[in-house]
Amino acid sequence: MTEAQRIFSGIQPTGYIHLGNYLGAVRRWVDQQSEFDSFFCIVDLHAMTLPWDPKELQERSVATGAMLLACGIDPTQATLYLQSHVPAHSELAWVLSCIARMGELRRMVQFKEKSKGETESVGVGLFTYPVLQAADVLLYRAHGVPVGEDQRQHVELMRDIATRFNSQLGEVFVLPEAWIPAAGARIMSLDDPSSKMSKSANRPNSAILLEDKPEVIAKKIRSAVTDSGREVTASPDKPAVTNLLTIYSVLAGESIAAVQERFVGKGYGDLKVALADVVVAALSPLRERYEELMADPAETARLLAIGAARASEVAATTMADVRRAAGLVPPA
Ligand code: ATP
Ligand code: LTN
Repeated sequence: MTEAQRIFSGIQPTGYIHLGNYLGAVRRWVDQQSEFDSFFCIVDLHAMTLPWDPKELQERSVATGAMLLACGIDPTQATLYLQSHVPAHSELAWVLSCIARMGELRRMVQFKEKSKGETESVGVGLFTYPVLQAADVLLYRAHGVPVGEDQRQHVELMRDIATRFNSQLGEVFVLPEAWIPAAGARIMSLDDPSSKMSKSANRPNSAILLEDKPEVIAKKIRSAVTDSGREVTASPDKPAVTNLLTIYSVLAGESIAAVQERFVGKGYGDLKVALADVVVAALSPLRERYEELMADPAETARLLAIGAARASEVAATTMADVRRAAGLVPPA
């Protein structure tokens, strides 16, 4: 039997996991964990690239672990851990920062968006963020990187960095591929369909959180912006309705055409009521499991430590090859 291919993905503990994270990434991790040798990392070091509150970071790191477990990540199948527990991530990030180029980092859309033009005063870590991300994946020689559409450019960059390292210093790294879902790869904010649903938007009605109670979900969907016209159809001139139809379609497991068919002769209000039911049905079991897990955060911490031990072993093998290729003298 051939060994299972390896996959790696990460999520920042910058806030609360939302429906975009779930549909674009986490839901697929759960499906993929039995087929692939899976590494899922809570990237706490990445969460320090914009100003942060230490107490919140600590709380959100464990809570993110609990939510991933509640979503169905199974620690007996997948390796789930905190990035800062495996120091090799930071070590490899340094080596790769000597391979990556200023010009290629300057082209990163996420850097442009998150620095909001203040490129002189933001932290250096925001600029080198994609180098740490490259280290995350390359450290495990992962083939697949299941992510949402916003991460395509970062995965392209890690391929370029790996290719350069391999050709300059020797074949050490596997070239990873972005695995982006056909549907749900880019869920938009409910209050602004031109911006992606995001943890750091800090607008209460923009994102549905996985831990939202049914009445909160219904209220957020009721207050979602819609488009002009009345027909419930997906089209480029109806970005808000298209977004709601996409969420419905992915969660209900029906094509957009089939969902549209349900709303012929009905209006946006009908779509919102039905969508709230679909979202509540999908998220309620997650919220309930999450609440149970949050009653015992020490158990989540224990599971994360097991993941870190396994990740450290794999990382150590790659780092030995990296050091050798780079000409760093092994300790005598
Ligand atoms: P932040 O707002 O702090 O940047 P985020 O909401 O973008 O956070 P991340 O932790 O950076 O979330 O991303 C985790 C995963 O969720 C990534 O694979 C990312 O591509 C995916 N993702 C994030 N937002 C969306 C979205 N709106 N639609 C689909 N996938 C998304
Ligand atoms: N940058 C990603 C989070 C992330 C990640 C990774 C995703 C950090 N390291 C490695 C995939 C693989 C984000 O902002 N969504």
